[in-house]
Amino acid sequence: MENATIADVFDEMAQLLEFRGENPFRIRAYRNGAKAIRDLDESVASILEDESRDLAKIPGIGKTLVEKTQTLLSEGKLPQLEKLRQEIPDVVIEMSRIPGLGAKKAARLQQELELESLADLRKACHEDRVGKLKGFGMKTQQAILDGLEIAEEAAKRLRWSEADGLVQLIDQHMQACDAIDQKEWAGSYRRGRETVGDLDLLVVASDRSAVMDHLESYAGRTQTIMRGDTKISIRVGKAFQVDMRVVDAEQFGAALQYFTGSQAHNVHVRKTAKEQGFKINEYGVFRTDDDSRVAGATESGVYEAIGLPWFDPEIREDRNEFQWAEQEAMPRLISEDEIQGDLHMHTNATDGTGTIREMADAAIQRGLSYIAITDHSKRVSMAMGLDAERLREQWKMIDEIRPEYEGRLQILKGIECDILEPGGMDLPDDCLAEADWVLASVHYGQRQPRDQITERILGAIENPYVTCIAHPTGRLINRRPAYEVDIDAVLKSAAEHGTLMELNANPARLDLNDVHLAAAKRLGIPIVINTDAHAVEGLDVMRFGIKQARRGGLTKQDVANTRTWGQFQELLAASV
Ligand code: DGT
Ligand code: CA
Ligand code: CA
Ligand code: ZN
Repeated sequence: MENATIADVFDEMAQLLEFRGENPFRIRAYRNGAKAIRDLDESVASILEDESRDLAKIPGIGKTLVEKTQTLLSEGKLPQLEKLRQEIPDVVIEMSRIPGLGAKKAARLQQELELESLADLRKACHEDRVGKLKGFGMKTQQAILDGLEIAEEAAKRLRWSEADGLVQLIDQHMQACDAIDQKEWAGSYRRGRETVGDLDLLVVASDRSAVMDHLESYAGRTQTIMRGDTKISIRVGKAFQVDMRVVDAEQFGAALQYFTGSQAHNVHVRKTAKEQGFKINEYGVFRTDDDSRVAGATESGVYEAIGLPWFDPEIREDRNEFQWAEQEAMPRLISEDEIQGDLHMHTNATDGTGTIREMADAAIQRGLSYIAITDHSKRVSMAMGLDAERLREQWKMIDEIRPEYEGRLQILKGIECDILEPGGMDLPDDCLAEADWVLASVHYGQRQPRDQITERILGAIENPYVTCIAHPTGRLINRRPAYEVDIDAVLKSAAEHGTLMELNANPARLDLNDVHLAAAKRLGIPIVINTDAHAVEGLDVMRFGIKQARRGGLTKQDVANTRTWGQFQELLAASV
């Protein structure tokens, strides 16, 4: 069982216990356990199997949770959770999140109208069955309908790239406001999380109400949710929220630190401050004995005052960052300008729109010195995937084009070869052997059982001609979960066979994820950050991959395509 699955079970336990109004300590224990397990970069199952290890020693996981984990692993489910699920149907939980409907009302509605889904609730409202119920009324019914729409939209966190698009627009709008002295985006956006729940903007301004007025005049604003002296929340589009706080210059660093989070990171920071005799909050750092202020204007000053280094926002998740600080081993995280190659892109030979030359020219414009052309193989019939014959034709063309790019760009003869449903590669070995670069990926049979998918990928890793596994878990953020795969086994085998792993920079993929990247790094597996461009503009998504790589703690050394072409060739020679 995956760590993420175990963590989900504990989170659900916490949620259901909370719903029933159970002991907060018990609820928190489950939440903390879920976070600890989700953040763990090795498999809980293998720690439990290892007699020299003690899972209970891992912070956040106590004896009780170890027992629950054992039950979960041996039985595949948790009896307590099954019982809670029966008592509280999913739909009641979903309904209780609708603005204006609490747990009690939701439970009553569900029972009296025998609702099984939110769609049932909507239907009941449209048929006036809710309004006619005692204690509800037509007004409440309308409020529930409105709330339903908002709840559905709000349930969608924006992908980071979508949030980033919004940030650019709001930044552009705010630039015209003269009252702003300092401005910074905080929250999960600044940390580069895969999805963003809401945006948190901090400003220092010479005129508070002027800057709030200015935000309210943003064309995309649909509603002002609340406006106070120092904080304003607006709605943008149907349900996305933007919070802005206006703070004093002497508090800016403290507010930035506080509102960047994560909450878990901040809990640790507060504890450290306390141990040093300080109190820290969004207004500054203060001595505990006489309340005098020692820092607050700058974020680095805030950390420095309590004996901590500044942390890149991407690693502020209370995973490894405090240990790195203590050991003075803070990684210098990778940056986009260190990328020298891009080893996954499609052309108009399959489902891309650009020609080889167009992709090559665009790569040069973006400062790259090597690329691989990796069109689909024939199994991807929808994209007119290449068979061996067409692939060899494409390679002939690359041979012809190469001299034009001599000294400017290396063009590798590559392929994104499908791993077939029954296992095995979509193209014969003699063909793959002629390639400079072979990506292997799973596009079909994603619903197969875990063992089967794992075996298919292990087979590809063991194939001597496969250089790299592309988008190894297949997830699409906000659309489709990862297929079931034993990622521990995959990474272990990749390390043994010298097969590289891709971090696909497509903002909907970001695959591998941050936790997997950290695991790959620990195993010494070189990561390749690729755009998977299907058009010239597709090459611009590299920066999303860089954000994700930083969240995984990767440095230049961990990422293979930061190497010069010469060094990269050495790596390829060594990995075959
Ligand atoms: P999101 O918006 O769900 O994607 O995630 P964040 O991390 O942006 O969370 P948000 O917007 O609720 O708050 C921004 C940061 O402010 C959060 O990372 C930590 C801090 N913060 C907010 N509320 C609390 C709180 O109640 N306690 C603590 N310790 N920190 C908080
Ligand atoms: Ca936020
Ligand atoms: Ca917020
Ligand atoms: Zn591709």
